[in-house]
Amino acid sequence: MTRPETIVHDTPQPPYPIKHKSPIISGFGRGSSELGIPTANIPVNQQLNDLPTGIYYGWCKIYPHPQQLESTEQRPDGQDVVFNHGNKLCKADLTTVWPMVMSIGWNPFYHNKTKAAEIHIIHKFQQDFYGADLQYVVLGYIRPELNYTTKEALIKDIELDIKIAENILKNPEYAKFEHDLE
Ligand code: ADP
Ligand code: RBF
Ligand code: MG
Repeated sequence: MTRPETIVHDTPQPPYPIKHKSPIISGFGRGSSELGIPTANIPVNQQLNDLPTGIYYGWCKIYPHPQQLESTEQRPDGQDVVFNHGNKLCKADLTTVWPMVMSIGWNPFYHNKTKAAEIHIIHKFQQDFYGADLQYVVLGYIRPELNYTTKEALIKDIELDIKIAENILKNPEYAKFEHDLE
């Protein structure tokens, strides 16, 4: 399938806005290492599961857990994942409401066996924040999940998703939802 054009409405249409707060869990670790595009994985709750699989955009905010001690989890491939619960982030990282793109689905390029929901925050952080809570508001749909013949083609499409999301979120009718997370 070729990439369909994104339909943009003047304001978010039902079922959006969809707002939740979830803990950041670990995935396969491919986002940063293979694509250079880290994604904070979150549980697929009922409302996300009811959406068509595909790529979405919205806003999000990170909430640390200052009381929680650091712990380590092992991925199936033996790689260690340190859960610092967001306690290493600086104040600005935690007070800013960030633009995001979200992928919900099976990652056809990687043939995943379970459905994942992953949020790429459009900002470069200095460290990971596994185990922090992520509050997010989904405002619209960009495109379906696609398969690709090369990793580079997938990266190029994600970069286009990011540009589209940034553009839509500048519209005051979408920008105002930023304040829903403050
Ligand atoms: P995983 O498969 O475990 O989700 P990733 O390679 O996708 O691994 O990396 C995700 C982790 O990277 C997130 O859980 C988060 O702690 C961290 N991270 C750093 N920068 C970002 C960002 N801009 N957006 C989302 N997560 C980020
Ligand atoms: N994976 C796919 O297999 N096909 C896609 O079309 C696709 N689009 C994505 C778009 C965005 C904005 C993001 C953040 C991820 C996308 N992914 C897609 C998921 C990607 O394969 C996944 O993030 C990595 O495998 C790391 O988990
Ligand atoms: Mg991820």
